Amino acid sequence: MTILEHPQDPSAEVDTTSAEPVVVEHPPVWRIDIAGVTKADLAPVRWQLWLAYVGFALGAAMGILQAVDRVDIDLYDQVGLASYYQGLTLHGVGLALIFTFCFANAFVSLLGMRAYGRPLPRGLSQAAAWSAWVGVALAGTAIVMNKATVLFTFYTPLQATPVFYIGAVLLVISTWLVLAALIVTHRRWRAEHPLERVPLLGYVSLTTYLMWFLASLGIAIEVLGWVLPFALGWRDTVDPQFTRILFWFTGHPIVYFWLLPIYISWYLSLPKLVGGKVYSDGLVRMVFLAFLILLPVGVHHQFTDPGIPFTSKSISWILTFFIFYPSTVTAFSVFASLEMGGRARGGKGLIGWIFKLPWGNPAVAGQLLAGIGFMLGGASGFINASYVINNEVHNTAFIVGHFHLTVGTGVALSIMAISYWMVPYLTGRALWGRRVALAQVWLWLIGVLTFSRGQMWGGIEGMPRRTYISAAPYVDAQGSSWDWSNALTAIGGSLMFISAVLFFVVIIATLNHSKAVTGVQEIPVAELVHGPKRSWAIVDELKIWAAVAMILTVIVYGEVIAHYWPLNEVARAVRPW
Ligand code: HAS
Ligand code: CU
Repeated sequence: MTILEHPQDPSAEVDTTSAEPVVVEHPPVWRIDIAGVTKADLAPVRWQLWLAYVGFALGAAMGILQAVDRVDIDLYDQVGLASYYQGLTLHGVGLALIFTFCFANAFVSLLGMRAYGRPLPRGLSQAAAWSAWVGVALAGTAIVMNKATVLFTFYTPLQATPVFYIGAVLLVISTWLVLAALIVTHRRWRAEHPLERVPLLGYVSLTTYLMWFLASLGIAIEVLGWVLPFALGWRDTVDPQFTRILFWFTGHPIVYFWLLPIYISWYLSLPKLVGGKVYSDGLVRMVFLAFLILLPVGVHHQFTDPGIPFTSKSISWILTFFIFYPSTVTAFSVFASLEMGGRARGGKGLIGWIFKLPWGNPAVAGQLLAGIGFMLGGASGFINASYVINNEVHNTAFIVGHFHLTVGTGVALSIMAISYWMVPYLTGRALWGRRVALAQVWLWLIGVLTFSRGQMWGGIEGMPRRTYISAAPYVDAQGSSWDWSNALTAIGGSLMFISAVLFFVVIIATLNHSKAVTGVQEIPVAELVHGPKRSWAIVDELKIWAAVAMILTVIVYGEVIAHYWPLNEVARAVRPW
């Protein structure tokens, strides 16, 4: 008699009635590695992820229109858009707000469950998913109806229908609900483990969302105090510069809300995928804490704006250089983890280990390539942040090059790569088309490098951003540098679009045509070389650090607003498109 072992399925039954016992095999069962988490607990995570993909699809579809417009292929009318700017609003909102926010909600919720070894409160997670979906439906409809052509920055006095802002508010509320779910889960865990250090994965998840919550207060005050009443007709005029100050208070740290979920992956998950370890628990905590504390640097988006004195700009400029520090540390630390993995796999020499990394795994290759793109994006951040050089690049296409390397690669390409393990994990379907996925991630990097080269070149030659370049009357006078810039932008953007299509092919085929996965699915989380004992317990006191962040904010922005006051509410609504 052989009893078949079925480790994945402990419910396999042994038939004891017949003389010769027969093992009745059940089909292998897909399970996940977090005790007590059911399919119903994963549903809100999945819905957030699907919504992220909706944002990505919308954004990518508009991206290709913008790219080919650079070589005078104008398709806006054919697809029914009222203007270039309607497409640009869909592009920005779809990618910068929907794709990133909903991915963060999905990914960090999942990591929160893994960190604390239990489900998040289901009601809060469901409310977050509903809030995001309803918000996106409202804001998306407003843009599609051409009632909200205000770009993702919605600068006043540009005005959209109130429905757009209400949709955006709901999307932000969904992120607050995820924070509430994390805090409740954290408290429950804390009650059971009063003396332990906060699990590292829980710590980074909480700091990411706490940082974002404090950051989002600026946009909340802007929208509820000024922008929405203005759209509702309760205010006739606004002060555009003041709403910009509030917007950029949020608008800078928003980029770290996009980035930090990816840093969590690079620090704690990618090393596991390559067979390395996380170098230091304390260092990871310190990095996330720095992002929490150094909130108030948004004025570096307003170096050329009037009404903000040089002192305020200088303070922001110096603090911006402080905030390079956690990212630079991250680069070294993640490299160390990768090197451990590469050497453990037999890699030798100064760079030989890089080639030994598991480049054949698209979840790895995608994140490595995203990191390479991000190094260039981060370096261009130094240029933007330098007060004097900013004059050269502000409001030019150079900035577009910068953020396609940061959010468009470091973040977006990592999201795609993470999806290659996360979708199988969440759905029980094996990844379809590993080679297609590999081609996809490489194509994205090649595309974005070409695109950003084009945009940065154009920017240095004075090409404005947020501009319908092919229709600009001055374009012919600019000579061949603009032609080259536009050609590279069009080629790079087209490659990115093909890559995005391949991504959706892989995901849709994974959901519909792939095999079921078997056994326990694990979230890749790496081990530590140096555990939490070496770091100070006070770094876990997030209330103190949130208070420090708020005090710094009051000092820095108090100084800005004290100079700016009183408001000049003189601008009436503008709806040009
Ligand atoms: Fe920025 C404008 C300064 C980072 C996004 N930024 C923007 C805008 C966006 C954006 C969207 O000071 C335009 C907004 C608008 O519409 O007007 N940015 C910075 C600085 C940083 C920075 C100092 N930005 C980001 C990130 C973004 C982002 C991150 C999105 C996610 N940015 C500015 C300034 C402006 C600006 C000005 C205003 C410009 C103007 O005039 O309008 C820093 O945080 C960057 C630090 C990053 C690094 C890189 C570290 C490298 C790492 C890679 C590790 C490698 C790995 C791979 C893992 C120092 C961590 C290894 C691979 C192997 C094969 C081994
Ligand atoms: Cu910024």
